[in-house]
Amino acid sequence: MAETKHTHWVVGLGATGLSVVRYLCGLGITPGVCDSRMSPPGAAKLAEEFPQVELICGHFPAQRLAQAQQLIVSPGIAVASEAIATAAASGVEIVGDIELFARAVKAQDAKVIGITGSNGKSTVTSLLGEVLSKAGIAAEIGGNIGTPALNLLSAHAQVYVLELSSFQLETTTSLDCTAATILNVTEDHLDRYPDYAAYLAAKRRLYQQTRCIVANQDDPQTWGDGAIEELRFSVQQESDWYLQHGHMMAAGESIGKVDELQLIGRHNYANALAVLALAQSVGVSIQDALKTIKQYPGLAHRCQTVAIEEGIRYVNDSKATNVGATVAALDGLTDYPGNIYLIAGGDAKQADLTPLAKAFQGVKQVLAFGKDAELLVRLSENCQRVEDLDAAMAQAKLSAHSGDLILLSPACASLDMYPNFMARGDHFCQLVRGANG
Ligand code: UMA
Ligand code: ADP
Repeated sequence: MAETKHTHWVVGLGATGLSVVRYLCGLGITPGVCDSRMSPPGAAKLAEEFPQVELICGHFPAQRLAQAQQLIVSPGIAVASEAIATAAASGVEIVGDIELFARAVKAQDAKVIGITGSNGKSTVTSLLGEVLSKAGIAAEIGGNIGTPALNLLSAHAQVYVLELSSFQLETTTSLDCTAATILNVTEDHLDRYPDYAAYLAAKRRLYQQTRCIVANQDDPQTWGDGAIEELRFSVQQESDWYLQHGHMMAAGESIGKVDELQLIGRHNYANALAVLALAQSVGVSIQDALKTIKQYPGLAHRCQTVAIEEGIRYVNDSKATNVGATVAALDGLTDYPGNIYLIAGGDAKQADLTPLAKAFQGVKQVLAFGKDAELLVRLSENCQRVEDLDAAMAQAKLSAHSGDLILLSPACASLDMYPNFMARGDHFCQLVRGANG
């Protein structure tokens, strides 16, 4: 039988790929689908919902891809990979799901807010979503935070809040954000980029696609080039939105105290200020926004106190999958009165780990496990290698006393030992409970 010549190919069949197939089929386009994995996670759902769609597993059919009109590439696949690059060289359009979303949303009377950065994206995205909903705005949140953007499309939405990864931004050109922010940039995903500059450049593509920039005054990499309206937030100096003596300040006036927030740590105060600025860009008043921000408990697996047992505080920061996040967690604990036992390690994704050496000085002991444990051990004399998370927890518990803190903040991805950071955090919580019967 002759091969069907598909005009559209969906490359990758995870959450994104499935959302793209659903979207295209809704438009009457039947794409081909391919995934380099032998059993991609969306395969069963695809067969059930779209039995007419051809799926190729285990490789990318390079020749067929090069004959298409458009490839919609999932964020987990590098556009530099051979089959994609060959198709691009043959004139095939390469886009991602966010680009399809951007084109679809133009037909609606809805606003889009874009959020990227190395850390804080999910916190800011989910908190902004809450702020908008509580202010009576029909807000949909998604993107890298979990729900693929195309699944959010709804005729009723007034504002879409999108968390955007550097991978998603690489294949996006047409977003028209009302406001967009790069919260901060520190090393991440260097296993996917030729160098740090390429990672930063991918993030900065967002500023070509917005009417207003919300930048971090304390991180010049996040600043715009002056071409469009720009507001800034800061936890270190005066700015449009900033911190001063424990107060959140806007236009030079105190709008509330940070100790009224449930979120803790300076990095979270920065997140709260960013949310205030973004909320104002779609018309939410400072007072309405603050009411919600004060009640927000934070997301699981991000500097979350999960138990205080026999006076020992257990904090799950499993989402700290890069150096910047762990440095932020430890910076936020510099005044902690007891000893801190840090559990870290996993896949460092080829990052430069040296900023951790200074942060480790504030820690009594670092227990390192996982693929790159040895790299952590080399950083500091108080760092010891252990077999796994169980051994790390056992050792930390032996050493800790009432008033101390045991923190899981790995500075590394979990994928060498766990399916994802949630599973790693859940394991930590189980071990906390396990020790207490
Ligand atoms: N993969 C292959 N071959 C393929 C396709 C994928 O080996 O043909 C691998 C990828 O290398 C990756 C994994 O499969 O390791 C998943 O990739 P995917 O593109 O299928 O991912 P999705 O399931 O579509 O999920 C993606 C985002 N994942 C990535 O960018 C890796 C999810 O972010 C996001 O929630 C989802 O789209 C909806 O928008 C996750 C993530 O880890 C949480 N993001 C990174 C991060 O936050 O650091 C960027
Ligand atoms: P992202 O979606 O960008 O990964 P999250 O909100 O999920 O961000 O937080 C990821 C990790 O980064 C957590 O360990 C969290 O404590 C830390 N973090 C959150 N906000 C910031 C920030 N503004 N600066 C540095 N680290 C942060």
